[in-house]
Amino acid sequence: MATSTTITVSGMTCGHCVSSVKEEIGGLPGVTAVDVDLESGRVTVDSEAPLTGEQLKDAVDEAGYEIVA
Ligand code: 9UX
Repeated sequence: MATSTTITVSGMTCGHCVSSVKEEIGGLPGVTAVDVDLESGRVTVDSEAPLTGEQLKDAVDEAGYEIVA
């Protein structure tokens, strides 16, 4: 089922940070869109099926940032 999930990521300070997060999360299975608001750190992920918290955490870790909410 198509799902939209919003998380908050700390530590992103520039457009390259945003690109890294988008790339890692975008590589998760079934992800169709990743929208990042740099100012707030809010990241909205649209996917064909629900993602687990662990998948998101690992992807954000991989990019070098942290999920705070
Ligand atoms: Mo955005 Mo630069 O990190 O280290 S501030 S890539």
